[in-house]
Amino acid sequence: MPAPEASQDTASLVKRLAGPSVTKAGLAKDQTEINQIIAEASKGSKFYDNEKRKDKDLTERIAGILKQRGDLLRNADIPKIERTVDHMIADLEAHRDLTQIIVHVDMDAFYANVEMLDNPSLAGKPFGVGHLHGVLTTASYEARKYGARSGMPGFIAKKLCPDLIFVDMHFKRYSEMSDVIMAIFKQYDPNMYPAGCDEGYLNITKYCEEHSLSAENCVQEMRERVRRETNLTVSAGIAPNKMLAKICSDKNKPNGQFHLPFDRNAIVSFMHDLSIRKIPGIGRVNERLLESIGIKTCGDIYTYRATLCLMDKYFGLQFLLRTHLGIASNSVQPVQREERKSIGAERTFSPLGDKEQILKKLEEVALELESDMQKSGWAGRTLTLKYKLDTYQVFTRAKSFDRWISKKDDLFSTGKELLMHEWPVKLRLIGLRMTKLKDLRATEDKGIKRFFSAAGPSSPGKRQKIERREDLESEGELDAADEAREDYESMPGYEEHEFEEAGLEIEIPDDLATGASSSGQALRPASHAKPPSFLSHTKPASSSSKPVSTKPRSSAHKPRSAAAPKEGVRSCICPICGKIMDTDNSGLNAHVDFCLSRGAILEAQVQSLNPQERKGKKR
Ligand code: TTP
Ligand code: MG
Repeated sequence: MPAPEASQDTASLVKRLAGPSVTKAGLAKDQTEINQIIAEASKGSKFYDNEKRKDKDLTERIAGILKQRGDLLRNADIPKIERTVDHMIADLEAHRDLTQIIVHVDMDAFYANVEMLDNPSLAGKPFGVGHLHGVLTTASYEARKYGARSGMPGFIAKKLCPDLIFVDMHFKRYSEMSDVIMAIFKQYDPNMYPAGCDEGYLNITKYCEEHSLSAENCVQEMRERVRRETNLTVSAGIAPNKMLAKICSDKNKPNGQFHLPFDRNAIVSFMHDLSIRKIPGIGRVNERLLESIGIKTCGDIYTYRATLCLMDKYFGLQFLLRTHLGIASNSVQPVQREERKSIGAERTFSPLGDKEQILKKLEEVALELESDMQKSGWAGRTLTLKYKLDTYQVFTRAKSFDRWISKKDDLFSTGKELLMHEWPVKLRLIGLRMTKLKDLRATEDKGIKRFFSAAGPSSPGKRQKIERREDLESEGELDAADEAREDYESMPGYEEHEFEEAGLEIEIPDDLATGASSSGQALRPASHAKPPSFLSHTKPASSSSKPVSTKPRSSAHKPRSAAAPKEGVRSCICPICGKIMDTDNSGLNAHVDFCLSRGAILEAQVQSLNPQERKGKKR
C-alpha cells in the first residue's frame, strides 16, 4: 500500500500556512491542531496555491543545500574546522560587553488595548482588530488562546474562534497613544530608539545610576507610569544587549518583565534551548533551512559549527555564532532623519482587473505619497511600482530620474507608465515607493554642497533612466511582513521580523544592528555580523534573459519588461547580497542600488486590513 501523503512537503506547507506570527505571546504551546485548521481553511484559494508553489521551491532549494553539504563534508577535516570556529568564538567572547543595561519595551496587544480603552465592553472578550474579509492587525489575548493573531485573515480567525469580535482600526488613536508612551520612555533614556509604534529600546544605565535604582525597579516604575498615564500595559525585557532584551520582553507578556542575569554563563544557557525561531530575523523560511541541517535551537548552532563554517556563505556563521553566544549590539540611539532610505504608500483591495479602477487606486497612492513626501520634506530620484497579482505574486518595476521628483503628477504618470508595460493584469495591491532620497530640510544642501550633489534640481533636458528589471516576490497576505516605520512621529506601525519572507536573504532587523543605524526607521542591513543569506545563493545563475531577477519563478504572468534580451549579459555576483545573476553592468549597478535600498522593498510589503483598501503606512 502506498504511504499516505504525510510528506515533509505537506508538513512544511502546513507550517508555512500558519503564517509568520506563530511565536506571538499568548498563543497555545501546541499549534498543531490550529495549523491544520488554518491549512484546511486556506485550501482552494489562490493564496494557498501560491504558498504551495513557494513551499515546493524552498524544498528544492533545501535539497540543493543538502547536496552541497554532503559534498563539502566529505573531504573536510572537521576537527580542524571546529578548532578554527572555537577560536572565533573565543574572540567574540573576549569582546562581550555586559556593562550596559538595555531594555526592550513592547506594549501589549497594542491596537487591541487602545480599542479597549475606547470601548471597555470589549474587556475579557476575544476580539481582533481588522475585518472578517481582511487581515487582523492584532488580536486580544483572549482571542490568541484560540490561535487568532496578527497577520491572519479574518475568516480563518473566525473559524478558529467563532465568537471572535471584529473591531475597526483607528490609526489616529494608536498614533496619539504611541506619542504618550514614547514621551514616558524618553524620560528614562532621551536617546531611546523607537522601533515601532509600540516598542522601543532604551539604555537605562545612566538613569539607574543617577537615581540609585536597580534595573528591575527602574523598569517596574516605568511600566507603572505607562499604566497610570495611559491605562495600557507594557512588557519589558532587561538584558545586556538589544537582541536579548527583545527576546526577553516577550517572556512574561502580557504586562510583565523579564530580567536576564548579566552573566556570561547565564546568557549562554538561556540561549542554549531557545528555538532559533525566537531570534529576531529568523522567520519561517530560515527556520526551515536551519532545521534542514539539524539546527532547531541556538545550542545546536555550536553542534553544527563545522557545517555552518563550511557553508558560511549560505548561513552566515558570524551571525549565528553571536546568536548562539547571546552577543549582539548594545548601542541605542535615536533615529537619524538623514538615514532614511525610502518613502512609500500602497493600497490593498479585492482583486481588480478594470483599468480605470486600478488607475484610480494608483492615483490615490500617488496623492498620498506626494502628501507624505511634502509633509516630511523629501524628494527622490527612483520610483518603484509594486503590484501584487490576484495570484499573490508580487512584482516591482522601477524608474530612475535625474531630477528630484515628489509631485503627484510625476508619481502617477510614472507609476502608470510602468504599470502599462505589464498590462493586462489583475491586481490586489498597488504601491509606489520613492528611493534615492534627498532631504529637503537638510541645511547643507542650501550651501556649497549642493553644487557637488550627484543629481541637482530638476534638469529636464537630461534623459531619464528606466529600470524594469526587478521581480521581487514577497509573501502573501498572511504574512506579518510589513513595512517598517518611516516617519515614526506621525504614523503607527510595527517592527517586522520576518525579513526573509520577502523572498530575499535574511536581514537583521535594523534595531539590532551594531552601531550607527544606516537607514532611519526603515530596515537596515546589519553591520555587526554578516547576516545569513540562505536564499540568495541557492539558485544557480539563471539563464533567463532578465537582467536582474531576484526570483525567477514560473508564473502565468510574464512581466514584459523582463523579456527583452540584453547585450553584455554575464554572470555577476552582487557585492552587497552576494546574489548570483545574469546581467550586464548597468543591470548589476541597478541591482546594487536596489539591494542597498532593499529595506524599501521589504517595507513595501503590506497586508490587507480590510477588503476595500488600506493605507500601507504602518511604521
Ligand atoms: P506587536 O507589538 O507585534 O503586537 P501587539 O502589540 O498587538 O501584541 P503583543 O502583546 O504580542 O506585543 O505589534 C504592535 C501593533 O502593530 C499591533 O497591535 C498591530 C500592529 N501590527 C499590524 O498591524 N500587523 C502585524 O502583522 C503586526 C505583527 C502588528
Ligand atoms: Mg506589542
